[in-house]
Amino acid sequence: ALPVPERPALPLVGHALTLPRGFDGTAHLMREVRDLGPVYRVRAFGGEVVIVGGLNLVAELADESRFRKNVHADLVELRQFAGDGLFTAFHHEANWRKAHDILMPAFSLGAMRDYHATMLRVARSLIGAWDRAAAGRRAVDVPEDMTRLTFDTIGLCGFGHDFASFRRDGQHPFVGAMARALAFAQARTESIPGSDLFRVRRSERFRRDIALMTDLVDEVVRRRRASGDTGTGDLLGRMLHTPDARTGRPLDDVNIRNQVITFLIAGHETTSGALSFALYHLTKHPEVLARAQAEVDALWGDEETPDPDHGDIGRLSYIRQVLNESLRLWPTAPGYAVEPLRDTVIGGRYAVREGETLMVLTPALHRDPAWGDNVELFDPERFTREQEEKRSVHLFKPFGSGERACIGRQFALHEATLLLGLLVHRYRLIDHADYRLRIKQTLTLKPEGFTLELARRTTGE
Ligand code: MNH
Repeated sequence: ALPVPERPALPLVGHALTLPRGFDGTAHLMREVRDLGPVYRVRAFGGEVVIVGGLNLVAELADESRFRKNVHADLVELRQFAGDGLFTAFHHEANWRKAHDILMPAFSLGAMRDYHATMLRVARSLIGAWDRAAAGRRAVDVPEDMTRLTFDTIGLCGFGHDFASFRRDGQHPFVGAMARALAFAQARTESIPGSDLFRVRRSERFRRDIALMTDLVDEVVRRRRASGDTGTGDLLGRMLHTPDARTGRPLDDVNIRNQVITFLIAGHETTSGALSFALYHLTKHPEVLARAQAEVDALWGDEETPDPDHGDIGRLSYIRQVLNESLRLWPTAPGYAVEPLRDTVIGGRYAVREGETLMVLTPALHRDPAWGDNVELFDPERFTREQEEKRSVHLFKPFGSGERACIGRQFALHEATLLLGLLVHRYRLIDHADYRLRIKQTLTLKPEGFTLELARRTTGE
């Protein structure tokens, strides 16, 4: 077997000098997939990662008898506040299986029925804010408002807690603390080991941000306990009161705290970005927007305040295609990593070691030549049922793969389809600033500085 290809690397810094930070780093890696081929090794800051960006290798890495999730350096940093929560748990940690089994039923397609009314209520808070902006001819900041929506939705659906983000000028303090903590954790993995000793102030801030998040979560849990409510109708109730089939015990308190923090973060960042990119593409593709509007008009006519029911979400198939195509071009969680269970050979020729990080770079996979000639083109037709049946399931992995794939997928898709449907039904999207896409990457991707003006389609403006 051959070693995995790589560019010449310098001692100590490896490829770090050519690897920009943030989204530019991801863009750089995407170009390397084109130039070096679908598998290559990157060394930086004392660590190394094998980048994988092609269909055949991704299909091979999906074999769970040979590979499992890898908790790579970035995720290890997040364990400082997400601990053994589902997303950052090592696959062999007993709490991963336990929490997965307890929580899975809360994320089935059928479970979405229970969240629908709450999701609709939060969508209507956003619409209230957007109606006022439309009437005042004020632009809205799309990623900011999508974050308000997704954060309030997970707070209410998951934990019965109202963050009331649409009644605040800025974001809820948890969102700021989380964003800073993610950035800090990221910066640590992108620096020479040990150098963070000199950033005492920022470490102090990091500690305070973590305390803000944990205190808030502990308070939500304390209040639920004090209420005497032993229902299992939401995530928190399930975690507190469902015994695990194997051990007969519910999750322990520390793990519950880690799960709540995990869900508050994982449950809103990525969906917010996905909604923002979808609105960006709808704004830039009037013919797609028109079709999306035709779909919702056929369902809801020109009702002033449509009252979509749970079953309507499955009928919005074109809106779902728009979301999928947005997630193809910019999967908002731009990768996931696996590790070999033992030393092995991938692609029939490259030697990889037990436990090393093999990072699937999803935006590169989603541009594999198997997608056709024009991979940069936004085209929801790629996601008709017919097209989907024709292609390998391994070509589209916005939610990761296998047992450790996203548990919140149905939740995200229900929430996002509902909101996009309501928005295109109600508004014309006005690209008042002739927005040029600029992507910001923290842990996830978002279109930065994307603002829209709105006008009501029927009544009002
Ligand atoms: Mn989500 C894991 C993407 C929405 C909760 N999510 C993952 C992974 C990807 C992902 C990719 C796999 C990561 C890895 O292998 O290291 N998630 C998304 C995207 C969206 C999304 C693109 C929205 C769009 N996720 C959500 C929502 C929730 C959620 C909404 C919660 C309500 N996600 C999780 C959790 C995990 C996860 C929890 C970890 C699951 C596990 O490992 O057991």
